[in-house]
Amino acid sequence: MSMNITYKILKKHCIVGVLEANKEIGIKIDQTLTQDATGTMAYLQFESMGIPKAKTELSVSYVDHNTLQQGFENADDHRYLQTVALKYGIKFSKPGNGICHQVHLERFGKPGKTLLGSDSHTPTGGGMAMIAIGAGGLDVAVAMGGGEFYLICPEVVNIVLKGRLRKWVSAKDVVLHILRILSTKGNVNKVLEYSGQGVKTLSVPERATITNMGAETGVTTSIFPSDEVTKSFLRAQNREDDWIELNADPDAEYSETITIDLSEVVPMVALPHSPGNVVPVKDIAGKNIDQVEIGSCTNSSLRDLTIVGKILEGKIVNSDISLAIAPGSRQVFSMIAKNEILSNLIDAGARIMESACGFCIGNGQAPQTNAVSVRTNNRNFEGRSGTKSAGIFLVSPETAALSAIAGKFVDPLSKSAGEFPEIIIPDNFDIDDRMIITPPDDSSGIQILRGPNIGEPPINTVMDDKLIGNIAIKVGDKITTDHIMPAGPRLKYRSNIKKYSEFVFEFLDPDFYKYATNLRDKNKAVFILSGESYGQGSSREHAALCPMYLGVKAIFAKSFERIHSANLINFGILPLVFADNSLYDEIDKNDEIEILSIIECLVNNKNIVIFNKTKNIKIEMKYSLSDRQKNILKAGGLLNYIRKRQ
Ligand code: MIC
Ligand code: SF4
Repeated sequence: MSMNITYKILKKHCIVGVLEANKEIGIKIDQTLTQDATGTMAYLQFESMGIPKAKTELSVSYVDHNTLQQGFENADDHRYLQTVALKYGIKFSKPGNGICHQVHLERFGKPGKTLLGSDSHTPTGGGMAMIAIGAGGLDVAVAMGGGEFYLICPEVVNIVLKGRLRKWVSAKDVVLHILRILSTKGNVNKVLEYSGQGVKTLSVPERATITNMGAETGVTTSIFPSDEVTKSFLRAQNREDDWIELNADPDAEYSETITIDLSEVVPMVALPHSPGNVVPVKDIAGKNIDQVEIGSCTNSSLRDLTIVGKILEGKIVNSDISLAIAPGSRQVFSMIAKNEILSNLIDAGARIMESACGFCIGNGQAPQTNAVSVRTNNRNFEGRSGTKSAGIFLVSPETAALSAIAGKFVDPLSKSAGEFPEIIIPDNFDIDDRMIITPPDDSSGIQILRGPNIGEPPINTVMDDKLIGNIAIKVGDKITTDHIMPAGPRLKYRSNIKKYSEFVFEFLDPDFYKYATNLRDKNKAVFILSGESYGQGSSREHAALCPMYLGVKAIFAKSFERIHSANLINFGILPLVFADNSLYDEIDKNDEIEILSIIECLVNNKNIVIFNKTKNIKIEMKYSLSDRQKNILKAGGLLNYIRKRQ
């Protein structure tokens, strides 16, 4: 039977279930990655499983999110992460070595393999023909222990690329163009698979920009073929042996086809506050700007920084602009330091940042009040930058660099952009893996170091058959995990759930914490009410774990995002969806809600009826749960479920 690339890889890895779109399957995971902000919990959970060594082909622990080290907490976390990794046979990429997705692509990604990462931008690996999926830390911990990863067998959308990009238009514009078509909702359980002649014109880092930001559409992952371009990237990384060819069969089937003529793509910008708010840059050309930030896992490759360095050569950043640049990896940083690119950037007045997530996660570089901040990363959610009143505009490195010089938005296709600087990417990259620590064969002498900020992950209780409680917050559509569990300065509490929980919904409702703990202390359930697409964005399981800690038992929403919904189930919180969305209007904050016979409904696959006692109305809620997920919920979460089975 002829197959697409996605199903070829899934078929090789499917251990539970059959490959039929929209059915649950369990797949073997070859590689895992974690980053520090989600990693501490993932390793604490892994430790609690009592498995002596990671069972994957390769697992890597990166430190890239939380590198500011204001206070002892981050440094303690880094120490814990290093010692726990080496104890359990996991490679450790030190802080300063770069952003997990960029480094993984350079040094470890392999076509045809599966990669599970505790970060939603893990699909970056799809640029190298991997099935690379973002998940909560607990799912990654289970995969490290040799357990399968469960997902809904996806529908595969074929994105056919024709032609070639014009000068000044780059991969970021392609993915923004796709976001304009697909938007940020309604794409769950799909894979975007690229094909067509245009694929050959894109390098692996350019493909990775596209698969990286594909995450913003909400799909499970995105994937490119593995071809001669992939081979030459691996050769440049001195890893040609890792190459295999991987293409879809000529008459492979897809659920849908979208054709994009690359030569017609124009420079694009995502306006505040959603990556799906995309318009051509031309529409806002001339608008004044205050800040430009270049970097992140979307746009920090050697290609991206080289083009920026060439555009800035001999120029100076506009006097009213702050320009900061963060290389994606130590390899990129070192290579631009050895040619004229880094000095071009410095001479142009750029502020050079560490190879880390930095500004992208709101770790520094918060813009001024009401700022217009132009950035090359992938998310522009309100407040994520650290300044609630600022608007973040997502663009390509080309648009960012030209705009930094001008002090206003410049459309790279306009005359003012000038001559396009041709760039040459070397055939061989500088290889130096000494910042990646390899675990010893005998780790018996390694002591795991834990600072005082590192607490045990809390565990839920078994599911109650009856719940009575109140609506603690009513929110609208597209609530992101940044709304639920802010990062930035709060990141240092990622390994301290008790403390981090104080900040749940901090910016939407500063009283949420008090309201929820008050209910919890009276043994009442805490409920959350939401519109469409609840839990967009990151994989941070803290957006489920901390609400669970505060007594949240169920969320009533019009729809949920994939990773967040899986995280809710993993921590024993019921994700319930309105059978009739208009009834969302019949519930308000403070309403008292009673739910009866939950277990019976789950067992018999019946809708769950919630009774709004305040409004005296019964509302039917649906759910889409496999038997495995129902059992996890009944057990009070995945850790309880695993322990029960052991
Ligand atoms: C993000 O880009 O939102 C993050 C920070 O990388 C998150 C992970 C986290 O919250 O730790 C993600 O994308 O999953
Ligand atoms: Fe880091 Fe930003 Fe990428 Fe998340 S999106 S991994 S915070 S660079």
